[in-house]
Order: sequence, then structure tokens, then C-alpha cells
Amino acid sequence: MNKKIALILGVTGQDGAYLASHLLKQGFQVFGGYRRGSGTKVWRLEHLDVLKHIHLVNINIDEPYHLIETFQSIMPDYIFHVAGESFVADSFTHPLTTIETNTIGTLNILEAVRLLAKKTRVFFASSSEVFGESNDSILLDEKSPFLPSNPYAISKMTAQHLVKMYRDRYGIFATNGILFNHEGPLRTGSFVTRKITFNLARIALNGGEPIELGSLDASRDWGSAEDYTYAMTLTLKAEKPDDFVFATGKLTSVREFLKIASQEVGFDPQFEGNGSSEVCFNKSTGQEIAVVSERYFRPFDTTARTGNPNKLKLETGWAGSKPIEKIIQEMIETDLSRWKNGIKNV
Ligand code: GDR
Repeated sequence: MNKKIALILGVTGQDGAYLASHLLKQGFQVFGGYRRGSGTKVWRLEHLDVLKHIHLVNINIDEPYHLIETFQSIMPDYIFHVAGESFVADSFTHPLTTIETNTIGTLNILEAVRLLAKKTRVFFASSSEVFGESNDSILLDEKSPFLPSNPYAISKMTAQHLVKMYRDRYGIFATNGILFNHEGPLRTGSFVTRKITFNLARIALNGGEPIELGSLDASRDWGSAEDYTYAMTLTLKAEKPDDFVFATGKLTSVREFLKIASQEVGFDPQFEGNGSSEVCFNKSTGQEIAVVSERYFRPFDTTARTGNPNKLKLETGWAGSKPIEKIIQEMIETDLSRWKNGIKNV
């Protein structure tokens, strides 16, 4: 029997690598699209031991003709679109690139599918940022209003509308995942969770400078990237395309994340001071673990939000995400072993 073909756009990123691993286990032939320039960053694919089992293809989603040509030669059954700009704070400094890559790039993909392969099923990774300044006391779901408050959120919201429009108007099986933050050992070090675990492992093994962080009061609904990407594969096997919130329903602050992660490396974390003078230190040795630095404060940060994953669970049978404590444990364990083995450049 011929294997089904999956094309992952953004295969070198955290979500792309996990998707490759899940899809190979599910018996797919996997093509992995990457943007030239990110081609050397295959450490995630190596970490999951999938690099030699997938076909890497250089794909630029900004180039519609090139996309059409590539789709024509691969003719994928499923496309997982997890490519694009992902750093929210940076989108203020490059709004045009953000809109071009995240919105126009998604439009190019949808057009290529409409023209060539209307039977191809498409998953698009949107973001909880589309909810923007929503009331933090409610669990956000697929019917919650969009109140985007930065260029990144607007780029995702518009792309999400396009996905729905292609579904409704052209009958394409195009599904939106509205993803809350999702973390794990393959996370890029500029996001706060990995910044914390990578540096805690460094301090625990080698000592050195404390971690400089922004607001410790910021809170997020943090889920597991491994579990969310598995749910993505379920959404394309569902009976019909739809919009789904990927969330845990639980908020954790950066301070609490830092505390749990510090305990995980064997520290006894204590917090002292307020605002930009707050410090976290190891009570048993007096060593500074983290300091707050205004350099990392965001002029406009998104408020705390939590999401309701019930629809995703009910309609796909997904079991949900592992808890934050388990995610932290895995991240710390992996980062300790990276430092012990001299693997720092990830
Ligand atoms: P976010 O993730 O912007 O929510 O976007 P990030 O990890 O960057 O920030 C989370 C919260 O932590 C606070 N924070 C810091 N953030 C960073 N990066 N560095 C710090 O030192 C620091 N200190 C405190 C931030 O202010 C913020 O409140 C992620 C991305 O994956 C997006 O692509 C995705 O769409 C959304 O999650 C849902």
C-alpha cells in the first residue's frame, strides 16, 4: 500500500520536528520544508533521530510560483503549516516581514492548494495572541472575540480568517489550531521557558552569572509542544475541518516557572525585592539564580489568558497536555545532559 504523504512547512522549528516524529510513527512519508538559512539548524531533527528518515526540501512560502512547483512534485495528502515568524515582541520592529511571512505566506499556500490539490488537507498553526487583551478571568474558546494587539497577532488573525474563507468558499479541508504557548526541550532559547531551563542547568553545573529576566509577574497557559503537535495530526484525521483551541486551562507565572525549575536542579529558591529590583537566590548557598532586568520588559505585553481545550478533546479524542511540572522536569533533564555533554549551541 502506498504511504500517505505529509509535508511539514517549518520542519526545523520545535513544532515541525515533533510533527515529523509523530507522522513517521504514524506511517507517513514525510517531506520537511525549511527556509534556506535555517537549513543548518537540524539539531532538533537530530535530537529526535528523524533527520535521516525525512526528505528535506528548501521551500520559501513567500514565493507563490515556487510553492506551486513544489506542491506539484510532492502532491502531499496533508500539509502542516508551522512556518513563519514566531517572536511576538520582535514583530513591533519588523511588522512588514511578520505580515509578509505569516499572512501572505499562508495565502500563498492556500492558493497553491486551491489551484493544484483541493483534496490536500491543511493544518495552520495560529496563536492565542489573536485574543489579545481579553478578560483573563474566562477560559477562551473558538467563539471568543479576536482583539489582537501587536503585528504578530494581526498577522496570525488575518491568516486564520483566510484559512476559514478557503474552507467555506472553496471546500478545502483547512483547519486552524489556535495555539497557546507550548514548550519543551526543543524550544528556542529566546523564549522565556527555555531561557530559564538552559541557564539553570548552566548555573547548577558551572556557576556563573544569574539569568536576566523581564517581568516575573507575566503568566501564560503553558502546554507541551510534543502533545500539541500530536493533536495537530489528529485534527487532520477528523471528519471535517474546523477551528480548535490548543490549551491547558491553567495559568502559571514566570516566577512560579522559575521556582519549580530551580527546585528541579536542586536549588532552594527564595525571592527578594520588588519590580525591577527583584532577585531570586538559592537559600542554601546565597548564590544569585536570577535577576530582573528592565532590558527584557516589553513596552506592550499581552495579558494573562487561558484557553479551553474541550472542543479539541471531544472531537479528536485527544487526551490533553502533560502538566507544566512534567514539562519543566523534561526540559531541565535535557538541558543538564546537554551541558554535561558539551552541547551548548542549540
Ligand atoms: P510569548 O512567549 O511572547 O507568549 O509567545 P515568550 O516566552 O517570549 O514570553 C512569555 C512571557 O514571559 C515574559 N518574560 C520573558 N520573555 C522572554 N522571551 N524573555 C525574558 O527574559 C522574559 N522575562 C519575562 C514575557 O514578557 C511574556 O509575558 C509565544 C510564542 O511561541 C508565540 O509564537 C506564540 O504564538 C505564543 O507564545 C502563543
